[in-house]
Amino acid sequence: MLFLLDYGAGNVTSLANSIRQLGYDFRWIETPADFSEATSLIFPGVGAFESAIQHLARRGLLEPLRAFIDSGRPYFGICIGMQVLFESSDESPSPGLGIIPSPIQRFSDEDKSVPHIGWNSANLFDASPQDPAYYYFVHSYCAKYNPEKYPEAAQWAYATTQYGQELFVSSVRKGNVFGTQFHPEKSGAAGLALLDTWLSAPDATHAPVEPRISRALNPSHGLTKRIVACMDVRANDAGDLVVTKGDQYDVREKADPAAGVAATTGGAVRNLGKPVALAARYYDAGADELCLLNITSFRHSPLHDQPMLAVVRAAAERLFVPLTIGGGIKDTVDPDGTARPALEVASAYFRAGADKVSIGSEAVYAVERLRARGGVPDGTSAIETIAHAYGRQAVVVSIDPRRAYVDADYTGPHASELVRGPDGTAWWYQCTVSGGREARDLSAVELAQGVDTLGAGEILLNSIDRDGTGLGFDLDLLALVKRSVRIPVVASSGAGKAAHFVEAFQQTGVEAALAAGIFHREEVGIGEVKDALRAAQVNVRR
Ligand code: 1PR
Repeated sequence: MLFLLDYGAGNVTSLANSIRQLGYDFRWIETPADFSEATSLIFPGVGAFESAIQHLARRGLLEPLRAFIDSGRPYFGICIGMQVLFESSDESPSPGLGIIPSPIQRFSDEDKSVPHIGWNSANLFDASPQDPAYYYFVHSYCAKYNPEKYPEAAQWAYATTQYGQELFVSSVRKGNVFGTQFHPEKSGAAGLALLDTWLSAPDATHAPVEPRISRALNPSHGLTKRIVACMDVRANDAGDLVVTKGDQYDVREKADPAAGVAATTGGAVRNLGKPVALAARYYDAGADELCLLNITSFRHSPLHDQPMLAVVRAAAERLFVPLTIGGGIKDTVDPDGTARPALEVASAYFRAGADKVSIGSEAVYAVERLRARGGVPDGTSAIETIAHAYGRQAVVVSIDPRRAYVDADYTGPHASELVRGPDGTAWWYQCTVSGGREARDLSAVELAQGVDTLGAGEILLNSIDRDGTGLGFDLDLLALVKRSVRIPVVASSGAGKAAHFVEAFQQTGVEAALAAGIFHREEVGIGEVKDALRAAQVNVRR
């Protein structure tokens, strides 16, 4: 019987869904005694090394796990499930299992953004070395490939992957043990095929194998730029959950009697389709990630009846690429008065199948508090509590800035971040909360740097001025924020044609670009965007 080990932090639902989709049965390890019934085991570790080790130790599962691996039965460790095989991690004072004698170390952020998030190449099983498959990685720590220093550990290395100028072990394989740093359950068809290969013959890993190591650092690394399809979700006037789309955040149809939209009502909430059906369409079209934003937060539901949880659950059942969920990730109170801290809200989404949560308004307040404390984190914000439990790669901050125009001779507090237009206008990028309804005295750069300090793993950078306009991304904004942080930045708002993605990647260095309207209205397809990027020599996943 195949068993899965869930240590209670992170999205393990997606792995369970993908195993079911492939037609296999499994049970969960619940007590130490369950290990004796397992004939094979997958440990889909998601999150932070320290919380994984602590959690296993608290539940008395750490030593039985070691005994299981020592027994020679097939073991497949994913991400943290692979990392726990190593001796130690820079991320944690607790030691790992020490089966592979080398450390897990943090990526250097001197030449690149950390965490390493996205689709990167790894050459496993039947893939040809010239045409490796792309898998989804999301981690800040890795086993660096260093056979001179750690010759014994190098014998475990089955595949390596390059990120920037660093070569790391993306798969281990020896005897009964197999492990991947990437997430096959989030790697679309390639990931499902890999899982199927292991599930159909877990014992086959016992066969001696030729490792597929590429020793030379390639001048360019294999990480691809990501294309993200975003769905803004809210209840329409009839109470149904729909994907909507605003123009500069106004999601109501413009009053237009000629088009049948009554002038008196100001128009209904724009309805562009059902969230799960649209998400499925984008998965099939090759989206690298999907993002669902709950733009009204459904304040009247208790957490466990949140309509968005059902949407995430249904999407995660059949869409095997990363899923970000945003909106309402903050301390809340159920209608019966029960307090639900942000960490609990986020946990509910991770259990439903989300891989990342995106925090909007609450991040602005957290950075305002951080600045009032002189820039010293105190561990209490939603960003910190969620990043501590799930790892910083699970926390996205969504920024909703708007241009604040000032006189050309402005010398105020935001003078150092002023952008000047060709027509002599000058502006800075002002943060807003509550979907753009309220402006705060905080710039997008200050917010980005503040959330980097607090432990966010990625920035989703919107622009209220460009949202829904089709005029192209705000390249000044992207470049400004991108050069002020060391974490990945996702460009958002304004995409109107494939060339806009090319200019965003080539001119600002962002790691991903997101669009909504052009995809919903089928004006431009994801395939067309990727073709244009490929033609412009931008590395993308097929
Ligand atoms: O504040 O933590 O509850 O989060 C609320 C979330 O909802 C934030 O991520 C915020 O950006 C989003 N949001 C709130 N109100 C709106 C609105 O439109 N009225 N949507 C809204 C923001 C922006 C993008 C959009 C891109 C691409 N949507 O996600 O999809 O601009 O659009 P385009 O390609 O059509 O130009 P909290």
